[in-house]
Amino acid sequence: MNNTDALGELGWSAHWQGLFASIDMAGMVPGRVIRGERTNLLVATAAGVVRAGTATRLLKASDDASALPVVGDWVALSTPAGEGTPQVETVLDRRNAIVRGDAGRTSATQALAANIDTVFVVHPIAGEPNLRRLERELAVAWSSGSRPVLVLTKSDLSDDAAAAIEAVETVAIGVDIVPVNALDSVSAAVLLAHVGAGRSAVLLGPSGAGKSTLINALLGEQRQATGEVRVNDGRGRHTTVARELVRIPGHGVIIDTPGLRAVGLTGDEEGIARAFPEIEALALSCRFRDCRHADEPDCAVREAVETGSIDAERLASFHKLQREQQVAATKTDARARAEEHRKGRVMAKVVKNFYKSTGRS
Ligand SMILES: Nc1nc2c(ncn2[C@@H]2O[C@H](COP(=O)(O)OP(=O)(O)O)[C@@H](O)[C@H]2O)c(=O)[nH]1
Ligand SMILES: [Mg+2]
Ligand SMILES: [Zn+2]
Repeated sequence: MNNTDALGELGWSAHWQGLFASIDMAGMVPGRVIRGERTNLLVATAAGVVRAGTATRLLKASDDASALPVVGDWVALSTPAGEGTPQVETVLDRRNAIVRGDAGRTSATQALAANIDTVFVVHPIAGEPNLRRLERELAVAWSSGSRPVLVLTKSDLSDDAAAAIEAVETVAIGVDIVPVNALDSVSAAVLLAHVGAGRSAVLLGPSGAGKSTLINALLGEQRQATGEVRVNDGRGRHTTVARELVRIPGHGVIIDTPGLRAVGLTGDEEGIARAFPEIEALALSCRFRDCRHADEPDCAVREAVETGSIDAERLASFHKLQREQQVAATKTDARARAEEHRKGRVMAKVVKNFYKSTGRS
């Protein structure tokens, strides 16, 4: 296998080649982050997988943690001669990223995975589907700019798979829904249609849903640790502790993730609009163009809830996610202002020092 093939299997293309070529730094090699963060990365290069750090300059420059290298990023790596550890010097401009907003108090957003074509939203079909969590994850997937596919695992354990699919259809509008038995490689292979050669997918969903089991089935080997869901509290054990990019021979790459308990939304409106297309469509018939579907007169969305064509809980969920998105957007703005302010202060100091040194004031 030549070097280009090795990168090609990870999704390297003319697009990345172009970006990499535009970086004018001698001695750099391209690579893709397959695991880790900050000073402790694993990067796949044409010459193999190497441990790498992140250049101090990059660590310091990023006011925004979401700008640091994450799994899926294409990077330019400096490779020091001798004992030194390779360093990520530049993160090539992302095509997109799954960004997790912080549901808590801080405004920080965190990129979970970068340069993704397909987001597999993975949920077990066996129990009652958690529609509200699904809606949230679909909104996060859409807002990343990649296409979600809903994977319903444990179809072998479900008494009534058809009913479960029907239930999720009401919240996964315009999304492919694939029921699978993740333990069965033939069943799991339907995912491969969405991860052709050169493409990248990420698995998102609660712990214990079968994400790592799916990867093992696709590889035909027990590569990823998997585990039973704890019986006492029904929670997964987080058998998968780190996000990791796995190459599926003959196909693309899939990023395994630990189950995230809370995926917060970012300030992006688009994701919610795409996750609730029927509400967006009806909104065109509301009397007011900026109708919030709250207490405005002649609201087509509320009428639809009254006649039962839209579930009241679905509208409530829409409102909840929208509020969260707006809070996130406000926080992002506030952070941007604070950053401007900080830069302003630094500039003021620089100017003051300059005048001091020239003896003027
Ligand atoms: N019967 C059955 N068990 C499954 C299926 N998918 C996952 N499991 C089991 O569910 C448990 C959790 O799976 P795991 O892959 O670790 O979930 P993850 O946290 O999403 O990575 C493991 O014991 C798997 O064997 C499935 O489709 N059918
Ligand atoms: Mg796992
Ligand atoms: Zn309305």
